[in-house]
Amino acid sequence: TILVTGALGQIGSELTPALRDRYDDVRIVASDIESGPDVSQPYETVDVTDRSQVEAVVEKYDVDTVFHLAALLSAAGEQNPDKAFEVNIQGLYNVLEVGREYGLNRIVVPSSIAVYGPATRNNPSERAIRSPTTMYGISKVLAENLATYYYQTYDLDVRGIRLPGIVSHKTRPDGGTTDYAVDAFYEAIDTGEYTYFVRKDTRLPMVYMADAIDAIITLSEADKSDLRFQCEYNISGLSFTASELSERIEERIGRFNARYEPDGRQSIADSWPSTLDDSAARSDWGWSPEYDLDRLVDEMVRNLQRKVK
Ligand code: VAH
Repeated sequence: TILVTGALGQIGSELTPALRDRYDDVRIVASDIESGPDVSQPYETVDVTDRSQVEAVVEKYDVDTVFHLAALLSAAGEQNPDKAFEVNIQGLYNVLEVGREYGLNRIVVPSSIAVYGPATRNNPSERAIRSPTTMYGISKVLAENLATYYYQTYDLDVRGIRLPGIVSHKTRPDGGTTDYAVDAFYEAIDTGEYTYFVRKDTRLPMVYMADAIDAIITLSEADKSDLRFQCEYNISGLSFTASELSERIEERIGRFNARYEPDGRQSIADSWPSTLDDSAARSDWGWSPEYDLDRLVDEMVRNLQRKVK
């Protein structure tokens, strides 16, 4: 049985159905801190900061694999560092400890480009300096180090990807620094205008959700002997500036009035590299994105025009 924590979040809400489609003979238990949607599929309310709740769900369903997505994102974490520590660090530690105690097969935990900071130049590889400037980024450096430690010390198979900003249309991200790349589409289609919270020249690595889901599942299935890292693989589908995004959206939907009013999130965006070296993921487990900016814009506009009407 596979357990997904944070299953109602931006990634979890798409990874859970993707896992159910792929493994029709495996039970997938979705969980999150809120009480679940009334769906026919197994759902449990789990607060990962309470280890007994994690133990209870692992025992109840005889879980052997966990996709641990429960976390506060970068901007939310800076607004509430206490909660970011509790969920991102204590919550992860609980999942790793339960993984060790119950001898789980695999734990998949997303890391983030937020592990990088001002000390890192553009196009960093996995071995570039990690100098995070956010509680979120710090929690992801610890996640990466704990994953390697649990693998080396307890032979617990913990894997993960340093995800860039994710663009998706099913569940809006909450409290991320890269949320502008999603919000711009919703607002453009809904009102024809959007005020970005970053400068127009802000360039960050991004990935379309479909590529991110494929990457997470492909890495989770990869042969352990092919992997040189546990939780540190960089991937980047593409990289664009806020103004490049606005130009493509305008080309696609006609009128789009974009304004740029940087707020506190600008300093987080500025601390991250604009591009990533993801050659290790490409060579070790076949990472190969399908979505470039044109295809991403087409997909987002097409899906949101259906949704927003
Ligand atoms: C965030 N979307 O903005 C997440 C991600 C690299 C960005 O970690 O915090």
